[in-house]
Parts: sequence; C-alpha cells; structure tokens
Amino acid sequence: MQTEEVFIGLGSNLGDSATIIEQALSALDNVNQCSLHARSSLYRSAALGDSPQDDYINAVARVDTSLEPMALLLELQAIEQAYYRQRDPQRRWASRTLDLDIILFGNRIMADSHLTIPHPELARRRFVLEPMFEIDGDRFIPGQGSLSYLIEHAPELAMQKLV
Ligand code: A4P
Ligand code: MG
Repeated sequence: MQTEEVFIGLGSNLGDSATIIEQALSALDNVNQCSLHARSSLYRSAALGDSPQDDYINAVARVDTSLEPMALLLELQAIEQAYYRQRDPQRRWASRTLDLDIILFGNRIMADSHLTIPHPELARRRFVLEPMFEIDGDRFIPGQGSLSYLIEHAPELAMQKLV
C-alpha cells in the first residue's frame, strides 16, 4: 500500500509528561495503517503562550501511513482524549496533558477549517524544528525552505534535550 511520511509533534505540560509522551508514541505505532518509523529524544522547553505555565516536554515522531490527513487527525484526537485532555475553549494554548499536532504530511500543502499543513507555527517552534532535525537531518519543508534555514532563523527558546 502507498504510504506517506508524516511528522507528528507531541507536547505535554500537565501530569507525568515524560511518561505520557512515551505512551503516546506507542499508541501512534498501534494506530491502524500507521507505523512509527522514528522518534526524537524528549526535550524540555519554556512554554510559549500568553499566560505563564509549566515547562513542556516535547518530542517529534515520524510515522509512515496510508491514512488521509483528516483520518489521521481523528486518530490523534482519539489518543489525546485517552489522556483526558482538558480543553478550555476560552484559553488558546492552555496547559494540556497531551497535544498531538500534524507537522508535515508528505509534501502536501493544505489549509481548510480543520487542518493546516505544514503546521502554521512550525517556523517559530524550536521544540519542533530541532527534534525533527535530530530524527532525519535536513529536509525541505514545503512552502518554507530547508529545515536548517528555519532552525537558523527561529526565535530563541530556553530548551534542553533530555537523555
Ligand atoms: N488543526 C489545524 N491544523 C492542524 C494540524 N496541522 N495538526 C486544528 C493538528 N491540528 C490542527 O487544535 C485545535 C484545532 O486545530 C484542531 O481541532 C484541528 O482541527 P487543538 O489541539 O484542539 O487546540 P490547541 O492545541 O489548544 O491549539 P493550537 O493553536 O493548535 O495550539 P498548539 O499550536 O498545539 O500549541 N510551548 C512549548 N514549549 N511546547 C508546546 O508544545 N504547545 C502549545 C500549544 C503552546 N505552547 C507550547 C506548546
Ligand atoms: Mg494542537
């Protein structure tokens, strides 16, 4: 079956974040028509957003999938739900037990009311760019240029790679 390379960003800043991220990586590998091809280390970083909150633990996974983007998003949301993520519609970027974002989906570029790919914040997020580089080295990001260029120009962020 034809598969595409997808990069998924994982983040958590509530609860036992490192364990939650490790379990979510296994859950990704168990999704039908998805296999986990590679994963980054865990990274700790200061929270980006408008109100002070705890540091995040982040990682990036590369999965190979024959699912379409919307079907994959529904699978990711089901995994988020399994971790009882509490959503507060009044507060964008509020603390969360688990957040899964589609970063890249093959070479696709798309934007509709449910999905924007590549992820619209990618170029500003060192906690996604650097783990991607760790997994796979430099690559071209559709519509944006090389990953190394984006890393060179991304805003500074207090971030630590965990062993
Ligand atoms: N959506 C659109 N495009 C995508 C995509 N490429 N991947 C839509 C995933 N979802 C996408 O997402 C809201 C809607 O976005 C979804 O229903 C989907 O249709 P959500 O996960 O429910 O909401 P959210 O995550 O609270 O909002 P948002 O704006 O997606 O926040 P982000 O971008 O996820 O940012 N700081 C650090 N250091 N590390 C972090 O991981 N994360 C955030 C959250 C803020 N600050 C952070 C971190
Ligand atoms: Mg999200």
